Amino acid sequence: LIRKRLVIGNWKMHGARSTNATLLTGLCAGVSVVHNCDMAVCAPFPYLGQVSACLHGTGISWGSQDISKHQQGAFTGEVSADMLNDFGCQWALVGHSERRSLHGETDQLVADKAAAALSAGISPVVCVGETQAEQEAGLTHEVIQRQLQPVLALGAESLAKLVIAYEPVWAIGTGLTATPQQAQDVHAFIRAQLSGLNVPQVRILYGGSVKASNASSLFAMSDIDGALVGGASLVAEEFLRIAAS
Ligand code: G2H
Repeated sequence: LIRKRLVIGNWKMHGARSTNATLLTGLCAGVSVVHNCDMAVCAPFPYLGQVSACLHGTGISWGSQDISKHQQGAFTGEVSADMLNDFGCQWALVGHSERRSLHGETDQLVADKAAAALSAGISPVVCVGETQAEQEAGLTHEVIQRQLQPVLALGAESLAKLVIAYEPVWAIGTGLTATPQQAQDVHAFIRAQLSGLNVPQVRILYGGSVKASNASSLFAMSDIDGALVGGASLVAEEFLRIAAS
């Protein structure tokens, strides 16, 4: 297999030191059931230290949910790639639909953030996906192509180190999941966008209401290399069952 499976938990803005401790202890205790699958957790910034300490030596890696496009300077509230790298951060989500829609992140900004992450040795997880209105209007491919365009412009060497997550916005936190075939069709389309660049190792994750009960059928698809999991990553047994699928 050229692409090892990858399952990433996106805690979003959830957690507290006490509940995190329970969740992380559960992950550490159960990780031995997971084989041939990389696992990671993306937690809110204040908890990354806790996550890093608890997961040390378990093989589960961790990342941030956002990253600044700037290296350093007068950017109040932002966190740079070098700062994250300083703590051993391996992943950074960029362009999650909640950041695109609630914080006005543009396709170019998302690509700039991916470039900033790469410059510090952090692998960006670039999220793309269409809204319900776009899907109904038959614009899925067009939207994905537009979102990917500045990311593809980073070039093959950069692309080789990043991960793409396809998250149809209409399936996020709604309980609606794309059918495995619907997801596979878009993943194949994304794979085709990469085809001229000779980066067969790029993993394309599916996200949007992934749970233990639907993970296996999604992972059975040839271009689905894992999942970006929100709600279901907040319960250790559920998240482990997804990774074990
Ligand atoms: C999509 C996903 C994780 P959920 O946002 O990024 O969340 O699994 O809760 O739909």
